[in-house]
Amino acid sequence: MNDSAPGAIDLEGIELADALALYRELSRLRRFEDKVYQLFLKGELPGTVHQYQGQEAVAVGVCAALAPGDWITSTHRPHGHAIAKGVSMRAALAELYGKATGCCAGKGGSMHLGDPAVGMVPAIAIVAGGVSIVSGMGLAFKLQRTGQVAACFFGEGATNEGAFHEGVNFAAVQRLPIVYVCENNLYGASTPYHATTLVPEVAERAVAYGIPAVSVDGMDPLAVRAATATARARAAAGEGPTLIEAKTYRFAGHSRGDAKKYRTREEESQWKGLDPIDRMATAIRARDDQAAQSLELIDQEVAAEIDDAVEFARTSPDPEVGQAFTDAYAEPFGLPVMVGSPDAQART
Ligand SMILES: Cc1ncc(C[n+]2csc(CCOP(=O)(O)OP(=O)(O)O)c2C)c(N)n1
Repeated sequence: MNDSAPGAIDLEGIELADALALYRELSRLRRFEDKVYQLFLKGELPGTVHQYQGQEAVAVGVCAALAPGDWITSTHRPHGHAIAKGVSMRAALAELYGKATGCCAGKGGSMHLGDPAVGMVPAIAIVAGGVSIVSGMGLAFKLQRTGQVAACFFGEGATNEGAFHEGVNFAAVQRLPIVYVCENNLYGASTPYHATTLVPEVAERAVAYGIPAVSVDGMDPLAVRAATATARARAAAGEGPTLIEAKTYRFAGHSRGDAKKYRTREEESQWKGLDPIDRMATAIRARDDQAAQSLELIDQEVAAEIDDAVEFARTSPDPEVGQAFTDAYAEPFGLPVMVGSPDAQART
């Protein structure tokens, strides 16, 4: 953390209802993840999970500035993005359980969470994979003149991948309607960002592609939302992409079994002092002394939503074995058929 560490969240000019709505979203993401952690430890969820606690202000701020028809791409850490973009907790949790009622019919699991119905491509767990995919999405929006914008989430680790450089350069020169959102949480797994590059700030990288960039407090949903609104307006006006660097921190380990030896407890507690949910609640209480009740009610409603999602996921059916190849392959259109697919088997 540097000297310009941010202080209180400023609600100047923000309606109370708006602030409460943001608080609700932050709380939904946090409590969902906390529940996922418990369920994972109980052995109820297959596979692994990469958790989002601490970074909620980024997904919430970005998605609050997007239009309903806009799209997002996500990463191996997609739970918060999915919920903020509108995947229901029921569909998200059922997916983590591998159930037929999940948003990918139980075939994606944690690292491929998403739903085209809400404008989210099922998440791409290859680091910087989304940066390639979003170029095609942006190009389609531009050529079809749909007015839609795509926001692409990725970690700072992705900015050292070749796909990042190719993707951003292509989008820049084509002036594609894309908002790049780098969630700089300081570490790619156990490796500190500064050990991987001589460029101190992710935002500085935008110079190489001739696009604007802004570095924001990623622990403040209002700061993230404002930066996204500006970038979205620019993209929708045909002026091309913007890079937003949201400085944030993941409170959890990278994934399961992370002893977090690469960072200090002091650093963790400094960042926990910037917890976006606590900061938002503090700002709301300072604004309106009756607000404590509203916050409590929101917390209760969110807890009930999660209980309902757990019950739904646990009691949902497993996918039918016969569905294994459904949705797995595109129609061939004369292209080579994937080895092992029903089409390939039918032809042998
Ligand atoms: C191309 C590629 N290389 C390595 C991995 C293994 N891997 C998964 S997540 C991760 C760290 C990614 O760090 P960052 O992009 O900063 O995202 P964060 O985990 O901090 O959200 C790595 C190396 C991968 N999924 N894809």
